[in-house]
Amino acid sequence: ATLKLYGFHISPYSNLVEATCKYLGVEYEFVETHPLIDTKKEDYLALNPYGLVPTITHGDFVLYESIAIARYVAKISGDKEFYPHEDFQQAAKVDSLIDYEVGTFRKAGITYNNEAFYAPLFKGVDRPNEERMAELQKDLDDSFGLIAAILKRNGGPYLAGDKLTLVDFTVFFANQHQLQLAGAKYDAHPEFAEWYDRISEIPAVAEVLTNLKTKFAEFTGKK
Ligand SMILES: N[C@@H](CCC(=O)N[C@@H](CS)C(=O)NCC(=O)O)C(=O)O
Repeated sequence: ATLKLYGFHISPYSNLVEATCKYLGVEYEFVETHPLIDTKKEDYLALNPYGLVPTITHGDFVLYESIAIARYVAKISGDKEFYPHEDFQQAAKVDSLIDYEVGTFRKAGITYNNEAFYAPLFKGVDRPNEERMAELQKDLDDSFGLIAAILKRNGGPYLAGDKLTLVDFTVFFANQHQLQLAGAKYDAHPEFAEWYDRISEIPAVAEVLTNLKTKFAEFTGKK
């Protein structure tokens, strides 16, 4: 069966799944699903009780939560490096970084986006004053410092070491709204900036980012 991806081109979680499919050559049918409208309908809630995008179906199999989906996609793709699931210890190393990313690193970006991007865009709230913007950027910079430290410790050029893995994608896409759309800066830590540029040049990632910007321009144009 073909994988069906219920997603939204402006969702970073949806983008993670799309980029993973593209990178690993897994074909999918994209079902455009508006996160605030379509996900609250009964038929969608039957698939995903959280009412969020993304969700996939693969035959009768249904799965939500973007990182779990990306792992599943890697497993069905035949890939053994991007998510090295056949090597328990290697996979556990990647998972350890992913857990750190989700639990610790992501927070600054979420706060930045809520205050400086989503509230002005969706709620008509003013952008924070200069002082608050500087604080938000500083917290973001500190979070990039955590990633820079991992790159130094593991020797780079990727987060888990010499090979690109799923954690490079999860960290990258967790930063996508603030860096790609909201104008946050990422030059405070050169190791982070070099890594970020390296990931953004991967063709599968570049394709998803181009699409994101086009859709975002359409979306803001419509409003
Ligand atoms: N932890 C979830 C997060 C998914 C998520 O928050 N999706 C947003 C779109 S970016 C959504 O569907 N929001 C709808 C809502 O909040 O009602 C994942 O990784 O898949």
